[in-house]
Amino acid sequence: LLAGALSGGSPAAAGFEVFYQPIVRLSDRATVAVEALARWTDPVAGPVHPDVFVTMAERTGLVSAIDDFVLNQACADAQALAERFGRPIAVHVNVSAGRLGQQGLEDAVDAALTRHAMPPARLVVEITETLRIPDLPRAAAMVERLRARGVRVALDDFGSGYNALAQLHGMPVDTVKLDSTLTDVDTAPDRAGALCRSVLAICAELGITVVAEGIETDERAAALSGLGCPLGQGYLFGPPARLADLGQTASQPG
Ligand code: G
Ligand code: G
Ligand code: NA
Ligand code: MN
Repeated sequence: LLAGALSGGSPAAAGFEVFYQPIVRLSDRATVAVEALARWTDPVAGPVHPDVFVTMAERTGLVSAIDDFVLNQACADAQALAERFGRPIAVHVNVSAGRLGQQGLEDAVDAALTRHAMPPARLVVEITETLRIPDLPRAAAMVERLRARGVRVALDDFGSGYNALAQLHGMPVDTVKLDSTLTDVDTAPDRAGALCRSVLAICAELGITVVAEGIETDERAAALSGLGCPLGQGYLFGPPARLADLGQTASQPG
């Protein structure tokens, strides 16, 4: 089903869409970026959960078709997003880690930026690690080439996967996205608090900014902000939504 949807040509015609979720500054909840997230409604089976179709697509080698669709749509929407939030904001896209060793990623990024006249600094590539990064030095070289263009790079789901510290050691990323399983600093202040403080200290020393994921309550947002975490993402600030529905409930600065 998925293969048919993606090999046939237009992912949009096959029921793929892009949703956006705000990434906010915790100090004042201003939206500074959005993460673009793929959504798929199978014409027959109905909505399919992203974890399901992303995993299926990774197994069958089709995930780059999804990633490229989202990348292109996100660049196409960048201007409308800026208007929506009243300022230029960065757009995060997910790229499966397995793709980092492949030239195709750079070509796809260059093509999307050029096609939509998007400033490279507005794009953040999130390395999503559902599969182990097969060749870290090779991935690191790709990260360096993306950054040489001015594109920023983030490590997604940091702390929940393989070799988190080795990735941080090997890859010169701009941003770490702290996995939602580690951000419960309000309800587990001793353990999660110690972990978050330590990750924030490491990242500060490396000049890396941090986004805390999965923030659903004011208590958690306040606790993370109190620890010095600069940025956050989660249902508290807004769920992933269509462009047209964005910013209706999320708090706006001023
Ligand atoms: O945000 P949500 O729960 O819908 O996403 C589930 C998972 O699917 C997340 O881990 C997210 O990173 C991944 N995902 C969503 N969109 C994309 C995409 O365009 N490409 C890749 N590779 N993963 C994505
Ligand atoms: O792995 P990545 O960070 O790319 O995935 C983002 C996923 O997390 C999306 O599927 C999104 O729907 C989900 N998500 C975003 N905010 C929250 C939240 O506050 N709570 C939970 N449980 N999931 C969230
Ligand atoms: Na992810
Ligand atoms: Mn992500």
